[in-house]
Amino acid sequence: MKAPFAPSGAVLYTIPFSHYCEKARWALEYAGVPFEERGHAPAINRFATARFGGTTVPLFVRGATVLADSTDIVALADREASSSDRRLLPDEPDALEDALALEDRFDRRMGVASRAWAYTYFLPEIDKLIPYATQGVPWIQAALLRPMRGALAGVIRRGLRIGPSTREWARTRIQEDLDFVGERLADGRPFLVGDKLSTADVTFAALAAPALFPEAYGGPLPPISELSVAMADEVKRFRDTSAGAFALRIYRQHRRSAERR
Ligand SMILES: N[C@@H](CCC(=O)N[C@@H](CS)C(=O)NCC(=O)O)C(=O)O
Repeated sequence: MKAPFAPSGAVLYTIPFSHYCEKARWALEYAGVPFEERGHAPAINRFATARFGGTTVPLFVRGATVLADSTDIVALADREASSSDRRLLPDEPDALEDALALEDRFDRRMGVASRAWAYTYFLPEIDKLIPYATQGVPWIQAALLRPMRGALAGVIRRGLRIGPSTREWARTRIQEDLDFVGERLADGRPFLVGDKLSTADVTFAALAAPALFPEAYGGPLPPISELSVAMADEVKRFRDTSAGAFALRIYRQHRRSAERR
């Protein structure tokens, strides 16, 4: 894709609380690739991404380089990592294939399910989400969004096809991926692939975040204390699984520390 109105440096367009954006942001920060984050409010993001021929965020733009998918942004971060220990793609071909297959699985399953599950709780109480959905976005977008929050909830509900059976479906999907990761970790391995952090770990931890609420999340997320009792109970159950505990450990040990946010 060509960038018609490219900004001067590298820019990561985001919806700051989005977990796919968190995956890309984490990879770029971990690799030490310089970029400026430009956050947009949900729905309004399309005005920014359309300029570059994209739709969803994260969208990375640097000169003629336009990357419209988090997996491509992880690959760029890997190519440009400041040192080899900051690379997220394994060198060894079998390990690379394994890590990419896991990344793809979590992109298609956990990322979609955790977002849908969280929205089933947040959409009926959209007021609770607005302070977080508007953090890190231009003030004018925040000002526009507040009075339109009911319409925004409708747009998200229709866009993600959230209906009466969504929570049950999403919970099952999340649990399946937690079980899948738990089985893989059952032999005591410290990472999903090989002996160092890879895109499989980062993608799993970031895309499970809407179900786990890790403290070191790189974007705005409400603390568990602000969730409804029913939602918080479910989060605690997800956190108590071996895969949930693993994602929280990956966050604690490999994401920037909470004080730097
Ligand atoms: N496969 C994409 C998924 C990105 C995605 O679903 N982004 C959502 C935010 S979580 C988005 O942009 N939603 C707003 C929209 O579709 O306009 C990736 O990995 O980058």
